[in-house]
Amino acid sequence: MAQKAVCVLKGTGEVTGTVHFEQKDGSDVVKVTGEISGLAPGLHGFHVHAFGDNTNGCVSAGPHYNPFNKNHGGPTDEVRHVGDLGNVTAEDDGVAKINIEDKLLSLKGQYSIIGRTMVIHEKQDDLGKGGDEESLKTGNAGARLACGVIGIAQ
Ligand SMILES: [Cu+2]
Ligand SMILES: [Zn+2]
Repeated sequence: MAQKAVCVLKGTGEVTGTVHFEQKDGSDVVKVTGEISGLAPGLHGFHVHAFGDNTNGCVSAGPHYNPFNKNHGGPTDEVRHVGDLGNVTAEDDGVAKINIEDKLLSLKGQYSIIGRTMVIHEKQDDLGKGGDEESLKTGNAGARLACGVIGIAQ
């Protein structure tokens, strides 16, 4: 058995996508797979944000999901937000294929990401290494191109 979740990303522009999440019973790894299209080629920040609220578009999703009050970082860093998944890479056709395994994300329990929002950004996430204050909060990833609330999948 496994817990599964899904997220459909939409924004005000061309960017759309679908992201699937799966966590096997007894495992602390969440597999994140899927595809986002309509992107400029290159790297784009990809995070779980705190709130499942899209009332004012992707802005209402709030900051990165950070239940342990840490600084922003990259997915392999010790110091990171739970929601920090780093970057996804769009190829020349504008499509980013997502294939991530993450040990900090969870689909179960107190720190479950279900009901929160996945966001794809305009710019590259500097993973907290940008040397300014904003880097330690957002990774300077810029505007929110598309987002969607993470829901329970069958
Ligand atoms: Cu973000
Ligand atoms: Zn972050």
